[in-house]
Amino acid sequence: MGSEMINDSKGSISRRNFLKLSGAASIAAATAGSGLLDARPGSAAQETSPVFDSKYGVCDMCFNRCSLIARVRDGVVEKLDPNPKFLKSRGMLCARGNAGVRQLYDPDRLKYPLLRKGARGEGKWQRLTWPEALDYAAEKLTEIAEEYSRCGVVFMAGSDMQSTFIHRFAEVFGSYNTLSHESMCLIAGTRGFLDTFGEVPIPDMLYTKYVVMAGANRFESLVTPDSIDLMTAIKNGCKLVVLDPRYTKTAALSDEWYPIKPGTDMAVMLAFAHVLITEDLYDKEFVAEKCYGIEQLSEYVKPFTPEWAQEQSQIPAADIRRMAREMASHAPQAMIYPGRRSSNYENSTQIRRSYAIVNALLGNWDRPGGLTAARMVGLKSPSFDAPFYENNPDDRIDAGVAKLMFEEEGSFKIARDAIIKGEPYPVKGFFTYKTNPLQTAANRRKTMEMVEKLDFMCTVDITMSDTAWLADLVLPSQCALERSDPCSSQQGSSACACVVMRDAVAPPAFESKSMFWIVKELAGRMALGEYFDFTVEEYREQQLAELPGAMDVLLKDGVYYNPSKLYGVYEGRIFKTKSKKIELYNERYEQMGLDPVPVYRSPRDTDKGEFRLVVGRNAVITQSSSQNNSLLVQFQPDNDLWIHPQSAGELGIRHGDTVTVESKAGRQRIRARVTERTRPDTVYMHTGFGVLSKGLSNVRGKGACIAEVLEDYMDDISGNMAMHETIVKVSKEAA
Ligand SMILES: Nc1nc2c(c(=O)[nH]1)N[C@H]1C(S)=C(S)[C@@H](COP(=O)(O)OP(=O)(O)OC[C@H]3O[C@@H](n4cnc5c(=O)[nH]c(N)nc54)[C@H](O)[C@@H]3O)O[C@H]1N2
Ligand SMILES: Nc1nc2c(c(=O)[nH]1)N[C@H]1C(S)=C(S)[C@@H](COP(=O)(O)OP(=O)(O)OC[C@H]3O[C@@H](n4cnc5c(=O)[nH]c(N)nc54)[C@H](O)[C@@H]3O)O[C@H]1N2
Ligand code: SF4
Ligand SMILES: [Mo]
Repeated sequence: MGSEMINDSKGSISRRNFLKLSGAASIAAATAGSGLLDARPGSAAQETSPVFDSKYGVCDMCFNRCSLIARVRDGVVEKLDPNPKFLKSRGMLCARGNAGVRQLYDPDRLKYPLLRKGARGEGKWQRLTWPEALDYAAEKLTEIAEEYSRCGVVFMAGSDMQSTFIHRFAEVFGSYNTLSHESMCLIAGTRGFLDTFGEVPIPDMLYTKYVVMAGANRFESLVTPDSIDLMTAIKNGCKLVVLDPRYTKTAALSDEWYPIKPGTDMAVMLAFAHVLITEDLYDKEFVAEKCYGIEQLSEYVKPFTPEWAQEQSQIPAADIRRMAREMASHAPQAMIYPGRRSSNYENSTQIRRSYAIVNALLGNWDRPGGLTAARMVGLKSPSFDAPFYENNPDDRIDAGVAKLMFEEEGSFKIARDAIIKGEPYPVKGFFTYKTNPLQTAANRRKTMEMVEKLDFMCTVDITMSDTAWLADLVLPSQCALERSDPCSSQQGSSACACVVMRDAVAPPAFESKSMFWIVKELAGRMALGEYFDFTVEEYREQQLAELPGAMDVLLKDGVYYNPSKLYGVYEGRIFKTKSKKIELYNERYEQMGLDPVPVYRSPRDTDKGEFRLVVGRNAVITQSSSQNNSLLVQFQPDNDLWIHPQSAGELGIRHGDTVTVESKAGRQRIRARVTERTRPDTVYMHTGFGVLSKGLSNVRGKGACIAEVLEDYMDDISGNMAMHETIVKVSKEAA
């Protein structure tokens, strides 16, 4: 099954002819080695057809999954355009999305399976055929299962529409140890909001009138539709206040920016709550009806005056008081933006809970311009009965450390510590798909130490990422434009919840395969084939079983909507919490020995020459995965260290000097960028540089690796890595 072609003004050729042409292109690629590159338009060897086809796809340059239209000529994708019917992105494809076409024709693409020869990281590889590679992987996994138990293999998958298949494989193979990237991303925020509202809200940015954005960078870290809707809301008069130790592009477009002292957001939130309650500005009717614990909260926040919060955060008390009043006057069309990445501090769950509590006081839940409930599209998760294995340990490798870890996501930080220690039981296998923890997990040396403990590490990637570079077996994956994926549902506030589906718009490069094909083949080799006895098309049919006609719409429009009410859905409904209300005071936490209200702890102060190192991104890079893209590299060829002129002056550092950044975790050399865009006590560098891999031609030898310097603290409640707890020393390198 393929997505239907869309007619466009330049005309289109029939599907049959297209298939013929794409078949021809893949034969050329197979026979000419890197012939795929030669098949690109403009190549002298080929006469190009005057017409192109348009095919729906889904962007994969980040997790937003924007629907797109690929313009394909003679089997070659020339350009990607946004799908105007995809309301969630408001008809946008960002810079990275446009550059997605280079994933397909990247000369650094992995071409065939590779087996490590020589020492780990030495870069000596032997080419294997697929049957050889799969036999080898199946043999190694079986050996580990027999010697150590099936939980002796950890499976880790990043954000992808095929990740579900690797989780299914793990279950069928018999390991409970599945990890996602989320314990390095957002699970503390998820935890904090879930444990307040009983679900994770979707901000209704388009209709809001007042936003306090703390620890988020929506105009660079793009989240659809929030980024675009916020821009529209601002044009319609919404006020944006940004709290960020850095002057981000979001700060630049805000009405007010406060370079907050890192780690003090909760103090500001408690002061907001103090003003709202002591000045009687909160939504009393809403709180009386929908919230639990206003008495306890009122008593608790009494001492947290704006003056107290000023001492902590360095935001003027008068501004904190004024912001609280302004929010109240715009409520319910006012919000503390919930944020996304929350892998920040050791008390990040409680920090995000304090955001949630202020939102509850504003009474913005379930109302226009506030926080709305997630809407169900009606996609089903196909179920199956996994086999039962005796002789497995009682629990996951990372169990019992963080009190409220999400089992489906796990905690990379806790799992890594456990593998290094060999306790509570040995883990000897590590299987990764579309994730690059050697760059995205704090404390790279520890990750390398973990890898040293393994008997077998297999990585499925599209390029030789740092994680692939250290693996024993590297398997070449199809990129998103080459494969058919399951359907995926998306939330989009007033842009409506929707389903997207991905079909190949180009033939696979070289010998690359999909994750589905790989696990199916592996399962077949382990007498587990019955659990993968279906096609992706059949899997989708099961997903769409309760949505008759959805497939036709997906083929016609590239996106399917199942409209439902957005506001007022909680009328007469209980919240999914212990008290059945929004929990200003959380009794479940109390019973578990956790603070029932968010308790503030001052961050450690930095001495002279010491800085807090924070992470972030910009609009042209995605975590660690886009730095080598030949279109994007022009905009961000390497990284440097943002340091304030005052601090640089004290240390004798000039713009462009090479400096050493050092923490307890490690040390890197990097160029200094002397800029007022960061606080004097805070330094910053982009992620994804200073690579280990020699297989990334555009980024190799460029910049420094932040993962090498970040210390690996964690949020105690959720097990989320806490990336902003690192204190570094910066010094000028002797000439
Ligand atoms: N220092 C620092 N660390 C961070 C962050 C940060 O900003 N700074 N951000 C954190 C956050 S929010 C997140 S979500 C995580 C994300 O961390 P990761 O899950 O590691 O995500 P990426 O860095 O995007 O790496 C994705 C990998 O998948 C590969 N890939 C891309 N497309 C495909 C494909 O189609 N198939 C396969 N098999 N592989 C593919 C890429 O080459 C890359 O190696 O990182 C976290 N860690
Ligand atoms: N272009 C682009 N877009 C992306 C991504 C990408 O890599 N590139 N990644 C996607 C993913 S996976 C995610 S999770 C989201 C992440 O998007 P966001 O949740 O917006 O996270 P960050 O971009 O990391 O922004 C966090 C901001 O917090 C600031 N900060 C640091 N410490 C503190 C503090 O103590 N208090 C306050 N108030 N601020 C602090 C940092 O300087 C940084 O600007 O972006 C998504 N969108
Ligand atoms: S936000 Fe940009 S990179 Fe992310 S899915 Fe959409 S177009 Fe692709
Ligand atoms: Mo993320």
